[in-house]
Amino acid sequence: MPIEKSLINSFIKSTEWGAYGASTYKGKNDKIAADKAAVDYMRKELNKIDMKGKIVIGEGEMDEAPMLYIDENVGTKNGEEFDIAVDPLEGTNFTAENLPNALSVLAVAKKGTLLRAPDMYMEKIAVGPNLPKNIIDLDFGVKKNILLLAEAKNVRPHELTACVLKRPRHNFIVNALNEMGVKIKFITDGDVSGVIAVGYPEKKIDIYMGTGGGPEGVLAASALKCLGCQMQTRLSFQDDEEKNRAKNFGIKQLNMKYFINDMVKEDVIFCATGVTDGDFVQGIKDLGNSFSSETLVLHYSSKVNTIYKNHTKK
Ligand code: VTB
Repeated sequence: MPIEKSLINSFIKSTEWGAYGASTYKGKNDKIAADKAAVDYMRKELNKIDMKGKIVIGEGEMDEAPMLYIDENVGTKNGEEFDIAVDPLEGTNFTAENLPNALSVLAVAKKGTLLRAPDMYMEKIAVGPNLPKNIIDLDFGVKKNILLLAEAKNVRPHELTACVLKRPRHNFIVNALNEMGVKIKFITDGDVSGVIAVGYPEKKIDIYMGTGGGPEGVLAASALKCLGCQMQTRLSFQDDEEKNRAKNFGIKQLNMKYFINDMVKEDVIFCATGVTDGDFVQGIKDLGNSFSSETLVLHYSSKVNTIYKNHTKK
């Protein structure tokens, strides 16, 4: 059963207000305050929506995150049951330093259809639409994935561009890409938009590779599902405590490789509003009594794929 299209506007409002909240701390060097403002505003909007919503990916577990914690109920309690994944401020550093690409993000799906990814690292690999099925695999390694992708696109490896989060843990990826002459677009944070870029040919990102946050992985998978892309992920545990935490989260097979349909089983709505100007959307502009916003909106079943520009009265 698809999610009713008429609900999209309510979810857009949640990320618009989340982004507005964060934007009030743009360039103020206080990422905690920016994150809190995004959470507070987003939560207020979510609670106005006629639904029985449950946060399945949020700011953390109840004792460590006062609001939008995992398993928190949101909405008026009248209406359908939904799983909601939120990242009220993806790019806290970007906001604190007034740098591009901070977003307020959420994904909504019917109850029980989104992967509850614990807040730990996740390996990710993603490519765009219109490619042979299962063309990439985390276990192939960098070089084989690049060769297969180049072959499918009928280009040479040095004509491809890979997006990589700049971290020492990715040196082995960067070295392999350098050896093959693949161009690299480094990002310093924000792998939700890094991954989603593979879905938009004009962004000229052929592949995303690297390890980032698990919650961000499910959010990106929600967008890529709507864009007909391919992605594979696997949780990356740092110690036994994380393995136990994952088991308590209901993850049965710890080394499972997830495809998009394992992470997002059915219909999904994805909204990402710009906090600062970015690759996909412009940031919030405070106009005194109102603010303008831009939101990337995707809905799998109705094929909505648009940038929604809005003016909201404060
Ligand atoms: C990742 C990435 C996020 O933070 O979680 C990253 O998914 C954290 O990685 O988009 P490090 O621990 O190496 O900093 C973001 O970039 C921003 O939340």
